[in-house]
Amino acid sequence: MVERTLAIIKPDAVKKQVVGDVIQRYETAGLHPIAMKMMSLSKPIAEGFYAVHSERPFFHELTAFMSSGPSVVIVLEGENAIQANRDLMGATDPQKAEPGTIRAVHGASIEANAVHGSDSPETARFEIGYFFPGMDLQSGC
Ligand code: IDP
Ligand code: MG
Repeated sequence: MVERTLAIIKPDAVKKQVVGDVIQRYETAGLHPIAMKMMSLSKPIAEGFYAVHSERPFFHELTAFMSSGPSVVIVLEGENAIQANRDLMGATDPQKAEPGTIRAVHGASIEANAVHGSDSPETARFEIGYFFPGMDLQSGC
């Protein structure tokens, strides 16, 4: 099934200048960017995005990190895009991520782990609407 998912190239990966490499990996995996913008998330925007984690002990640190510099926010479209992108990203902790995954290659720590990817159709719908509200996104496939 063709799906859409939200990806974020996080501030650590933008600082490392690996935006091009990460986008290349999406495209090689058949995940087509259909909307994309570079933006610096404010702390409140990062808090709203990660609201599901608001009770977690790392919430303040995480949202401070996510608002520490520019990110690239991308809607990816492709076959089973949500799971395909999770597989491409690897585990949350780069040290536990499969070799060759984006987080294994570019992630620095469990927090500064290079990329975000939606984890379900419900979160994908919420996250795409959060960053691209009211947009009638055209298919790139
Ligand atoms: P995910 O990004 O693999 O879906 P989540 O559990 O949804 O992982 O956590 C969201 C983000 O919060 C992670 O990508 C990472 O940046 C950060 N994070 C997760 N666990 C920890 C932790 O134990 N300490 C610090 N930051 C964490
Ligand atoms: Mg998650």
